[in-house]
Amino acid sequence: MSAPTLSQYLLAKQHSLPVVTPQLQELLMQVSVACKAISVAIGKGALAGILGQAGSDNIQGEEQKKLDVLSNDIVLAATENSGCVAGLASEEMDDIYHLPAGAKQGDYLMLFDPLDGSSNIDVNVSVGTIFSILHKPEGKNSVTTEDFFQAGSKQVCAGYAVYGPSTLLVLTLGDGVDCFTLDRELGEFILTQTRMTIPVDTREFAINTSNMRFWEQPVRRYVEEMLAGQTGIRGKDFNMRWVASMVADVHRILTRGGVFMYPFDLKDSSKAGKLRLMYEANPMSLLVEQAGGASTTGRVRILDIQPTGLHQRVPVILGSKNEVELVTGYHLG
Ligand code: AHM
Ligand code: MG
Repeated sequence: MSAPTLSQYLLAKQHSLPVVTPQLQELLMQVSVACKAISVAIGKGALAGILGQAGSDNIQGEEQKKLDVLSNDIVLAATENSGCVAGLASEEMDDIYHLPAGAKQGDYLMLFDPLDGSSNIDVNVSVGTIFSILHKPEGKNSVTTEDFFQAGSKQVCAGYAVYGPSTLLVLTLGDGVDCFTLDRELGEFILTQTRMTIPVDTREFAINTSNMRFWEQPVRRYVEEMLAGQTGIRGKDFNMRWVASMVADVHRILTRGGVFMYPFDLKDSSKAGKLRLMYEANPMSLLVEQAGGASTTGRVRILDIQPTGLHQRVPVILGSKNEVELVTGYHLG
């Protein structure tokens, strides 16, 4: 039998995993439709006049690209009338998004980063969409911002699409991590890899070393020890990769291992890190843990953090388990 499509896969999972309700299935299908539409838009690029700045900033004061705004609109349009969500929140929107009047409320809340790594879009490097799905608290009619403040360990499902040479959808339903490749002729995501597993050891790390002078001592020590290579305390040479698209860096780690760090730095001490807990750190941490890796701030497990703000930032250290434990030990020791 040929490999299943995403919809066949979800149908089969409905029988083996109780979390896979018909509504969750439908929501994931709608998310996949949105990812296909974003993939098409990105593929057209300059031909469709969609590269460059939108002329607006998001709540974090970051300049929005036209494709940030377009991708956000595509995800909203695909999900708001699906009958599967009760509310949505996005890195690109100041506040939570309430469904249009008359839209049927569903059982889930979804948070998303519509176009992660968008600084790469104008130079034709991989970008992605990240999503995190939570249960709507029971017995609530209208959703509030606080309803989204659930620890990452409560996520029902998380995933990302990466728009690279192929468009991929990587998904966890809390039972391992599976990967689908978009067949552009069929217009379907086809299951191409099951049980993605991160090796516990690695010789590859990813960090933006231009921030080195702002790092805390434990991260500086850890990176310096790797840079010292074979003759240093680690006794082996390491290789470095930094795409500046978290989706692409995390996808590499899910594929062949590695450690990814966007640590706390003192560049702007009012910010606890660069990456956002709800749209980036939580979904990626669930995927990484489900693939046998680890994810911490350096001090605490990311999935245990109780969120206090929709756009809250956290330091992120994730990937191959032994490396994450080593650098976490440097913070705690
Ligand atoms: P974005 O969501 O606004 O694109 O920002 C997040 C991105 C991550 O994908 C990536 O790891 C990081 O920012 C790169 O930051 P830097 O440019 O500081 O290296
Ligand atoms: Mg992002």
